[in-house]
Formats: sequence, C-alpha cells, structure tokens
Amino acid sequence: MCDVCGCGEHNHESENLFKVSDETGRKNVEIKKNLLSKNDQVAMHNKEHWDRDGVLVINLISSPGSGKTTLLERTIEALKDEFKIGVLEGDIETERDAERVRAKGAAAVQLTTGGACHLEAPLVHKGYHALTKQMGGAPDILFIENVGNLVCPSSFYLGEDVRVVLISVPEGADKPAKYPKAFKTSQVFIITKTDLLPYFDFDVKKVKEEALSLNPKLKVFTVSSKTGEGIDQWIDFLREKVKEKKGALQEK
Ligand SMILES: Nc1nc2c(ncn2[C@@H]2O[C@H](COP(=O)(O)OP(=O)(O)OP(=O)(O)O)[C@@H](O)[C@H]2O)c(=O)[nH]1
Ligand SMILES: [Mg+2]
Repeated sequence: MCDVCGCGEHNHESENLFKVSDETGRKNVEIKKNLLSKNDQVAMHNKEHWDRDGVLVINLISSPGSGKTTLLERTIEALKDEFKIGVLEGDIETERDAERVRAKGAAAVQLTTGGACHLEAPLVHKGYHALTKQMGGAPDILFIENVGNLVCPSSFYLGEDVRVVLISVPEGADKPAKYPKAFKTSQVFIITKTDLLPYFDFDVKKVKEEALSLNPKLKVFTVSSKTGEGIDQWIDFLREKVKEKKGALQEK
C-alpha cells in the first residue's frame, strides 16, 4: 500500500501514517495533513529554484499509456533547436521513458519510485539537481512526466507552473467527471490519440464541456502524436509560456 494515499507501495517518507492511529482514525488525518504540507514546503522550494532560473515547468499527469511520453517525443523534436529541454521521468520501475526522450535530444533523469504511484516534491528536487548537473545549467523548459495514474498525482504539487492532464480517446469520454480532481487542479487538458476517433464512441465536444464545467479556466488541446494533428497549437502555447516565464524573470 502507498503510505500516503493508500493505493501504491511503500518507499515514501510517510511511514508514520499507519503506525499512529486511534479508533476514530482522527490522528491518521492529522498526520496525513502534516505530510502533505511537508511536500508543499519542498514544492515551494522547487518553485523558488525554477522562478530564479526562469525555468518553465510542466507537470504531465494521466493514466498509464495515455501518450505522455509520445507527446514529449514530438514536443522535443519541435522545440529542441529553440530551447534547452530537460525531462524528469517518473515511473515505478525502468529507465525506458528517459531513454526514449534522450533519443530525441533532451536531457533526462529517470525518477523511479519503487512502487509509489505518484511523484513527490523531494524526489523531484533531487532529480532536478541531477538534471542541471547533467546539462551544465538550468533548462528553459522542464517537463515532469508523472507516474501513470489519474488519481494520486493530482494531490501532490511539485512546484510546477502548469499542470497538464491528458486523456486519450480509447480511455473513454466519461473520465473528467470520474476523476474530477485531476481536472480541477490542472491548467491544461489535452485529449490525445485523436487519430483513433473514427474507431471509438468519444464525443470530443461533450468531454470538453464536462471538463470545463469542472474547471472553466482549463485550456484545451486535441492532439494526435501519430499524425501531428493539433501539435502546432500545443507547441505555440509552450513558446508563449516560455516567453511569459522569461519576461517575469526580467521584471525582477
Ligand atoms: N494511435 C495513437 N497511438 C498513440 C498516440 N500517442 C501515443 N500512442 C501509443 O500509445 C501507447 C502508450 O504511449 P506512451 O506515450 O508510452 O504513454 P505514457 O502515457 O507515457 O505511458 P506511461 O508512461 O506508462 O504512463 C504507445 O504504444 C504509443 O505508441 C497517438 O497519438 N495515436
Ligand atoms: Mg511514459
């Protein structure tokens, strides 16, 4: 069991959650709150690093297999000559996703959680320092690919500027209402694998409406990393965000 959220494995800094409890369960709640605020403290520290260095930070969250790494591969291909790109790859096991994005020309550090179903700010902090060492400085854009899971990553702020939630066409159109926190805490929603729309009952308009009813501020993109449809709009959005971030740095 994941010690923080009850759905993964150990290897968190949160062992106390199950060690201290009373019959009402009240103490469990108190301890969990403390642990989350510890995550938030480190997340704010991460944000200080990134604001000081003018790094745009994008946290990608979705179910396993929604197309996060494939979208990153496309994104790196499109932007690698313009920006220094660093990637922190979150997975339970293996170096596979880091190898995939390195092959496209980005610097990458694999963060393996050993069982936990989401990334937490302290591991990201460690990973970021390893990444800057590898790159010899800060990136312009840091992508954090969270562990494939549409539930728990929504509860852990990592210090990012933009949280992006992805749903792929084969997953089904009912997901925003079933996993509302991912949509309520994100700034961007990407519908992926649109090349598969002819084969699935997936009503794009309805899904967008449902997502926007949960969070009217969401910016929505529809993309296919296979055909390239919609990728340009996503890339333009990232260019705009980098400009904003660098602009904020100059104003300081
Ligand atoms: N048809 C189609 N397949 C896609 C698209 N994007 C990704 N895929 C396929 O979907 C599968 C999963 O893609 P990944 O990019 O590895 O998904 P992920 O979200 O990174 O998966 P995890 O890291 O395991 O959570 C792969 O077989 C991809 O080739 C797309 O736009 N269209
Ligand atoms: Mg991946």
